[in-house]
Amino acid sequence: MMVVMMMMSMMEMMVVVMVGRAGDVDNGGGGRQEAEAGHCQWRRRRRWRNHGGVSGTGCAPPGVDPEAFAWFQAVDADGSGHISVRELKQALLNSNWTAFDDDTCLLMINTFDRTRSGRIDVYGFSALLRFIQQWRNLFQQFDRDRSGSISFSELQQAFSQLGYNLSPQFSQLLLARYAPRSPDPSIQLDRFIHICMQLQSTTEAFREKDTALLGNVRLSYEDFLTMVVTRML
Ligand SMILES: [Ca+2]
Repeated sequence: MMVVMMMMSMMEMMVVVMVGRAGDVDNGGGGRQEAEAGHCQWRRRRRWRNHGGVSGTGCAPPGVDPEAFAWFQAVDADGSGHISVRELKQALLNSNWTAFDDDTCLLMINTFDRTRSGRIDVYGFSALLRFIQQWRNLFQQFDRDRSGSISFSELQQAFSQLGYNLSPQFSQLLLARYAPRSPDPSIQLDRFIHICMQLQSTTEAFREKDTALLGNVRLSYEDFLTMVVTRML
């Protein structure tokens, strides 16, 4: 299973997500939390039924795919009409069943948050779904051995195919920064999306300065800081 929300039907997905969350609870003192998770699962199922599931089209706003709308309602745990970073994090799992990391969720919310409110509406969410799907497809392409994660050699190939000319040392640096410590470190989908988004953003910033396309720029200290700060999503 990659991103849970993408791999199966909406109904199955929500159940698996909730089971996954409950399974994360420490058995030592987790009775209450498990009960809450069970309640949450039931609550979401009820809401799902109320809206007629994926096939229900009555409530989807114009321009929003009914499936994306049904998904939106399932992920919008508090029914506020918006998806928060926390709600997004609770809905996304990597292939190793770890939750998406906070930074990636925040980065994605900020990217699709048109009102700068720290949350996204159904239109932003619909766009975010397509965005994640595209990255997931790429991730699966680059994960050549189907291990569910991107190794050093796979990352090098991924960068090359994405048009980046980066040294092995740079890939090693990213693995050291983003992969869990291991003799053979590799990157899950959440970190892969994070790396690619930041790389894209900082590369654009660099190219704005590198007008002659020399691969080198001269920057003042404050220009450098401005470049970094404005690109930190
Ligand atoms: Ca792999």
